[in-house]
Amino acid sequence: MARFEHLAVFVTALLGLLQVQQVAAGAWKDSMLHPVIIFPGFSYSRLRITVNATFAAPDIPDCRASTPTTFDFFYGFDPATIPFSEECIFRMLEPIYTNSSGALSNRFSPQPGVQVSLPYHGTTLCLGALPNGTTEWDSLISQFKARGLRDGETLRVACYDWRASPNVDLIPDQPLIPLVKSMIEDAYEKQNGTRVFLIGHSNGPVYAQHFLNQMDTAWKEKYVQGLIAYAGNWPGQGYFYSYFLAGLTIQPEYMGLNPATARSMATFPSTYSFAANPAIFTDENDIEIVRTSVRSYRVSDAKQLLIDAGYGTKELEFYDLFNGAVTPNEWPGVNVHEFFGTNLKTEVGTVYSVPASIGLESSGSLTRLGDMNQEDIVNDSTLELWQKAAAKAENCRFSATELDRVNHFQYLSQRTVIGITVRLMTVKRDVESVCEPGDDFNALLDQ
Ligand SMILES: *[C@@H]1O[C@H](CO)[C@@H](O)[C@H](O)[C@H]1NC(C)=O
Ligand SMILES: *[C@@H]1O[C@H](CO)[C@@H](O)[C@H](O)[C@H]1NC(C)=O
Ligand SMILES: *[C@@H]1O[C@H](CO)[C@@H](O)[C@H](O)[C@H]1NC(C)=O
Ligand SMILES: *[C@@H]1O[C@H](CO)[C@@H](O)[C@H](O)[C@H]1NC(C)=O
Ligand SMILES: CC(=O)N[C@H]1CO[C@H](CO)[C@@H](O)[C@@H]1O
Repeated sequence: MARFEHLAVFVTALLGLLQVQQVAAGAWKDSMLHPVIIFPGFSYSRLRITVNATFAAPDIPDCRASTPTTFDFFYGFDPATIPFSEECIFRMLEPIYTNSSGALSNRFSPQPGVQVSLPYHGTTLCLGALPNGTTEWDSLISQFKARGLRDGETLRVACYDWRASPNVDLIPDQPLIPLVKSMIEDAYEKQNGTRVFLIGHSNGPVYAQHFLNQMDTAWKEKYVQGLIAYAGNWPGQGYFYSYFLAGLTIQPEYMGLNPATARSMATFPSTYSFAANPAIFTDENDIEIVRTSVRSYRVSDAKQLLIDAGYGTKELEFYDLFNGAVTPNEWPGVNVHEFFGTNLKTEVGTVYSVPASIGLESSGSLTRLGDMNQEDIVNDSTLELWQKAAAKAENCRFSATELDRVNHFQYLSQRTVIGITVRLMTVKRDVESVCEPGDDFNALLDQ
């Protein structure tokens, strides 16, 4: 704990020094950045949906396309530009699960008449933009570009299917691991053999870490410099359980609830992956996540909550397959830095005036302190998980920066965050190996 207090104080002192400079063309080599692969947060990647007359949801008004229709869906989408309701779009996105013993990814197929893909993959265009054209990555991206990184070459975005858990692919043509691997190798070559940073927000770094754990040590030593996580969501969040009852809306105003989408949310592996993991939320952290007119549910009651709401064997099987599927137990073999926000009121659960069921309006919320999206247990256990994993590593380091009262959705435009990120990502020419002690993230920050 003392270590983090130290860091927080240190970071404040650093603020004055970290003038993020615009570097003139020609001079950029002196402060050359490592190439970067960005892993956005949940629902910030564009999903391109093409739907035709073969698809129909008779129970939802106007949820069919008489002619093939194509549109992009993501957090902040403009409802006025899409001729379907959000409930209908979520229905189109429901993957169909076949219970078999085959490879996880082969057990899923799309709705008949629906094709889903990741457009503009590997470039900043694959990020969904708000109706005013902005994305939460804009400030960081403009710093990267000012320092010579090139969109689609040395500055890449690993957009991913946010319905999927990191360990499953729902779009067979665009599998996560091979796409990320070839992007990293390409960015490395384009920067004349400079190792690549993986950076990600919220759920994003969990996909990045899962990727790293699939690669062998020699490959990582050659190609990867480090992993930077902004509010990495390894432990899962209490609030994700509310999506099974009260659904989710990703319209621009607020990431809130939409009861009409609850059943669809329960078909997405990611809903299970990023719901609080009972193996981590134990003892006094076994928090209340749902309170109904008849009982209260804690994280350890998650399966009973699904049963009481009316879900069946498929959802219980998904819970076993996907909840807690990716944790930092396996050290990825590169330096890791985590930023986390604290001390803001954060929703961890919901209250209902009726017994649990699917598609409920919530009548209140349960809160703790956190970054407004992830509760304190997420930041504390993320640090604990990584410190334990790092203790087993020979050279690589884990370090972290606390951001007092910084909201989950504003990390990426914070001057402190941008300054430290650019500092960490600046090429140090005298460092040979990825995890030499001299390359320790804390040492870098202390300079
Ligand atoms: C509708 O989409 C399905 C699946 O994407 C495809 O197999 C079928 O040929 C399409 N039908 C028409 C009429 O376009
Ligand atoms: C764009 O819209 C978002 C959300 O409404 C808002 O927070 C942001 O300040 C806007 N940015 C600009 C440049 O207008
Ligand atoms: C990479 O090497 C080529 C050929 O030597 C050179 O023209 C180019 O400027 C170098 N690029 C960087 C980013 O160092
Ligand atoms: C899937 O199959 C397994 C093994 O045959 C079984 O235990 C499980 O209950 C089945 N799940 C569903 C959703 O039918
Ligand atoms: C180590 C650390 O900074 N933990 C913080 C996690 O978040 C809570 C609430 O936001 C803080 O009270 C903890 O200090």
